[in-house]
Amino acid sequence: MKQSKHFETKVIHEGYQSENFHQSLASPLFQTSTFTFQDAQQGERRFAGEEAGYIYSRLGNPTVTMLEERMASLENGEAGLAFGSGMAAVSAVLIALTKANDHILCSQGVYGCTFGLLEMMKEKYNIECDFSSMDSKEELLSRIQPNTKCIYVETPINPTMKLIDLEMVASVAKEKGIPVVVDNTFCSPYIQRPIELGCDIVIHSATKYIGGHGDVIAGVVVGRKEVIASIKMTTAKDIGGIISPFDAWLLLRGLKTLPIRMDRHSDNAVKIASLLAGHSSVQEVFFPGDANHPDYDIMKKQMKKPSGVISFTVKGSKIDVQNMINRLKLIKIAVSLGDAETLIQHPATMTHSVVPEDVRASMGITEQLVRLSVGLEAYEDIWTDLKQALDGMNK
Ligand code: LCS
Repeated sequence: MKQSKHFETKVIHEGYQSENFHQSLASPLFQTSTFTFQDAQQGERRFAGEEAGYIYSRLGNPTVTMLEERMASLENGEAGLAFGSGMAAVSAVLIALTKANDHILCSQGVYGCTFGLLEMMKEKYNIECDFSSMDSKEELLSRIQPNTKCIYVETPINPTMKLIDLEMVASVAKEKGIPVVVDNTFCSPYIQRPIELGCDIVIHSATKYIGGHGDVIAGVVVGRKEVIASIKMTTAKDIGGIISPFDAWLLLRGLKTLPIRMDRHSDNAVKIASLLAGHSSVQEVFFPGDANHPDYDIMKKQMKKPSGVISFTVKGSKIDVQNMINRLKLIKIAVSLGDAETLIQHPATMTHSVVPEDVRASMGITEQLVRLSVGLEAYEDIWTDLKQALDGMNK
């Protein structure tokens, strides 16, 4: 396409040239496992890398390439690589960057299965992982070891909504020559672009805002060409957690509305966060769009606006919290986030139940904490439902 710098145009056009595909308006779906060669010599040339072209869909597929190019452009990176889940993306990156006895420095708080993966890497390969608040240069420097091969950051952190100053982390890491990997799932590239802030690799659970419609499990990685090529030729190719062409097609479709969806998620979340803060059954609201949030200045600096996830604590026991959740009618009880439907979940017993209780406590995940992924419905309806469920706590 004619190159555009505008995000809202790139989400629709980038990575797809209709003139190459019979002028089809929608990007075509190459639902094929393999590609035929004209003759044996062509097969030989393709395997030797002497001739460009597709070979087999685990190694590349045109629909998947369109998604990878679009995501790379949206994150302002050089190249992208799509996976069959966010966890396939996270594991492909972490395994590609490390070998036995290395060290990973991780934000104090990550998605439960990322924590589980780090534990597994420690058990199997003696890859130690330290968790850092990353709240100052000094703290970060004090945690870096000679064998630190990767700084891994979630921001906002799932589910506590703490933020990490990506420019600060990137500047320290650059001095030390350590790559910074950022899980950008909670923001999408519309709201935050870590590569522009000096970070090296961006990961998405594309299951969330990228897809946006609750019908795909997928992951995407974006970074420099040589880094992506090395992940592609090692952990992506040989472990093989690749995306299906159909899921890539659904993500290309979902991406077209990313900016307008994110605007609506964000506007709704701002309103719901402030209403929650005023409810007598709510103890504390964790939402970086709130000027009282301790990381509000970081939000202003590195995010276009707050995204659509809010966490909050309610006054009561675990069973009171579960009963409050059970009273909801419109809002669905489900893990995942970033969908059109508003979703609520209880991190201590759901997404972060694999994290040992003491570690959960150090991350700020109590039994009173609930996470709300604010959807695209009328905020008045979301609030009416939340309010009746919260009002019921005093009865
Ligand atoms: N990174 C983050 C920040 C996530 O929240 C998740 C999934 C993943 C990676 C893994 O992505 P997946 O393999 O599921 O595509 N987070 C979930 C959550 O909070 N609720 O359900 C899944």
